[in-house]
Amino acid sequence: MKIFVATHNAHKLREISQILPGLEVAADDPEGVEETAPDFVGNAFIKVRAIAARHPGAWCMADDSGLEVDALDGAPGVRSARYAGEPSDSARNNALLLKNLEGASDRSAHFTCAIALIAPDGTEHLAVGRCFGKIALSPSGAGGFGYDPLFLPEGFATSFAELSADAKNAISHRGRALAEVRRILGGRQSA
Ligand code: ITT
Repeated sequence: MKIFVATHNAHKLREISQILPGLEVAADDPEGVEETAPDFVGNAFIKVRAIAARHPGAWCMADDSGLEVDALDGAPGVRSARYAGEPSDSARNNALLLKNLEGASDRSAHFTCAIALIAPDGTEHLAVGRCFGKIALSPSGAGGFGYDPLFLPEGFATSFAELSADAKNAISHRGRALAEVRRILGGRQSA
């Protein structure tokens, strides 16, 4: 089965393909679409609706995700990709996050991944996954993307960027949301 993913982020696309190996995953960049919703769910639906008309009769999905840090009142949140400004730059985002957390005793944080789906019959579906942990004092590891070098998932002394792709996907916000997507697709493949 083929599914179109509204993204320009190659890292996300690779993780989605790894987590849903039985699917043919094709990217369709929702270029120019403004992510104006105040939350991940709203932005995921903005992105998937932007591409669905181009793929009649096919499944479409969008992933809107980000990191929320308790001591920063939930920032970077929906601004995760562009926390340090445009254009999106992970090294600058991570440096700004560390600066804004200087001296903070509470470094707890979580990732959220909202996946909006549109089925071939036009019905809309939602899957949300979270992963809790804390922000390290300095970056480590070369895997993953985005804030992975700074995120220590609960129960691990290593960052997401130090885990193998399989180990990250087994516990990540995206892995959890896509487990629900698998259930939705499994029940509706004939739609
Ligand atoms: P698309 O909208 O084109 O899919 P994007 O990167 O702009 O790509 P988002 O608006 O959803 O996507 O922003 C997600 C940002 O949150 C992403 O750029 C990272 O900075 C961060 N992020 C999300 N998931 C992550 C993960 O698994 N590991 C590290 N950082 C992540």
